[in-house]
Amino acid sequence: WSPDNVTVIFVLGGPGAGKGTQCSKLVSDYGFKHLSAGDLLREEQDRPGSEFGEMIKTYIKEGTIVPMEVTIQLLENAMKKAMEEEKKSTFLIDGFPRKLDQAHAFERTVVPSKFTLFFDAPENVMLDRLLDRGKTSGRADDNIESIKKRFRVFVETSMPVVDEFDAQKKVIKVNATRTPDEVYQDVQARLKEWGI
Ligand code: UP5
Ligand code: MG
Repeated sequence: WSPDNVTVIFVLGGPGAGKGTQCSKLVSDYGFKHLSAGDLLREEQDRPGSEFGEMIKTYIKEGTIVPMEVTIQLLENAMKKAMEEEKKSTFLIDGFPRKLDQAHAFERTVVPSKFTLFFDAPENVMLDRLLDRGKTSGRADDNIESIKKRFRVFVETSMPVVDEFDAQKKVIKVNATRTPDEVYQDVQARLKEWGI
């Protein structure tokens, strides 16, 4: 395990912007390893014997951000596992960092990101998608109360991360309101500009 042979691409965007959907497409075409911080937290929440289960559950329901010590540890473990078992070296880190101090800590203690893919969609579009998904997802935060809280945390706490990377010229911003395939075509074209 050495940061020298690892590439990290952060995938950010509001709740329901389509981060997971686009990551799945990228995985099939580019062989990246997709790590959704939210999925890792939900897995840890459900892991029998986890000391963090109850805490994670509360944070997710409230749409607030789990302390980074937990999330960074889960991400680091998953990265090491994917490197050893699947020989993966390029990671799509989806839904993380959600706070400036998380971005700084990850880039300092794990590895600096190459760039950030940012999926941009207005709240009304994301709201419709999440309410629709909520009919079947079983996710504890796909309800109107939790969604509103997630939107607020995204604007107040997570957007500053995107803005900081943008100031470093490290953001690829993609309009995420069109169909998944249209969005993906745009993603592919923009990755080409980055030599990927
Ligand atoms: N859909 C997708 N793209 C579409 C398109 N172009 N057109 C029409 N429909 C589209 O998509 C959402 C829904 O929209 C799906 O039904 C999809 O088919 C459809 P998805 O790809 O799942 O969007 P995504 O952006 O991944 O939405 P998600 O709900 O996963 O985003 P969140 O950022 O809210 O959720 P996440 O799982 O990352 O985090 C959940 C919670 O975990 C956070 O609120 C927080 O409490 C906690 N968390 C942390 O504390 N720390 C972390 O680092 C990460 C998470
Ligand atoms: Mg997701």
